[in-house]
Amino acid sequence: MPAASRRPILVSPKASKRDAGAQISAQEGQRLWRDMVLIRRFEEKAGQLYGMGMIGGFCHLYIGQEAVVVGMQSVQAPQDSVITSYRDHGHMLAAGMESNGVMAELTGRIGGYSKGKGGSMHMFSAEKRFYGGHGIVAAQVPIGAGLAFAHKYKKDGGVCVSYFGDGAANQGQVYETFNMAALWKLPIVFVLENNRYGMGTSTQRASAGDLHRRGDAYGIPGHQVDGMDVLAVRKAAASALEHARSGQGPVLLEMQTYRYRGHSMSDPGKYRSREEVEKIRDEQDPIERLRAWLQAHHNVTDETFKTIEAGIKDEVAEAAHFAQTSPEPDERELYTDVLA
Ligand SMILES: Cc1ncc(C[n+]2csc(CCOP(=O)(O)OP(=O)(O)O)c2C)c(N)n1
Repeated sequence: MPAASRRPILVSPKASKRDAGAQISAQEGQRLWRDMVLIRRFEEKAGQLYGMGMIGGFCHLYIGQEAVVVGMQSVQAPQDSVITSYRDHGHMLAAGMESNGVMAELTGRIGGYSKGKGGSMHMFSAEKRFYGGHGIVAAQVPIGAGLAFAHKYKKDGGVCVSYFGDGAANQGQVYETFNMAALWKLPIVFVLENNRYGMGTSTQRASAGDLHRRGDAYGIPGHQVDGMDVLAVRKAAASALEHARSGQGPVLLEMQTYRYRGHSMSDPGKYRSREEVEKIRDEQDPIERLRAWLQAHHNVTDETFKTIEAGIKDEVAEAAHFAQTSPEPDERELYTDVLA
């Protein structure tokens, strides 16, 4: 399909006004805003620590995509499970994992979720039902179906939310999973985070057809969602979760979103212009859009936003401090929790 005939990648704020009208209370709206700002500030700090040489290996930031995970998580049930790729710090925080433990894992310290031995892509919390953090592109899609199978088998009423990127969407294992998930009516919501680039390759050049229709052949309903609008995400999430939870099988949600930073910290981003990034940040930023909505619909004051920001600043500063002062793991830790 010629690129020009495609639908626009990002839905304009005007076009999504209808979804943004989804009513929520001022309190709930402030919580969503807080959760998005926490992810943004946490990731900015992680980027700084990486620049200072405190974090080794890779570091994939989620900045710009916050509305997707915050909107999804805001309507999930406690028994639901989550699984995602390497771009995972936002998913952990949204799932309720502690900033201190996530940051300390990034710096390789004993206070981290994997005692500093795993880093960014090897952190789990069975308690919060967060199952990683996978470095192999699309691996989390079949594993997510396994989690969904377990929900069904145990009849615990849970749904698995499995996130993957537009690049991952072109892998064969995704479609083997779609087939089984649809056949067995597994309780799973596939969340395709279309952030417009798979490393340095634009989705337009790498993916044929509309991504939200990739489940059509399996009878999996697919919807395109303005992933820069947390209220639109929340609304789509609620109905997708309800569909999956009620035994009707999987749903595919294509979230149209955007990452502001490079693929990882080592990406100079030469495949796109600075103007493109600035335009989307100026016109579509999920944090600013929700701020404007809360001001317009609930008269939330600047003072309130400032107070929320101050609390987050303290939390992130504390996490950074903890991540730098928590000791490195003892050498004996090399032999604990090793499964292979
Ligand atoms: C099986 C496999 N192939 C290739 C890679 C290298 N790789 C890491 S991330 C990535 C791009 C994935 O892009 P996308 O799924 O759109 O996710 P995003 O980074 O945009 O969140 C590639 C090719 C890998 N980690 N695993």
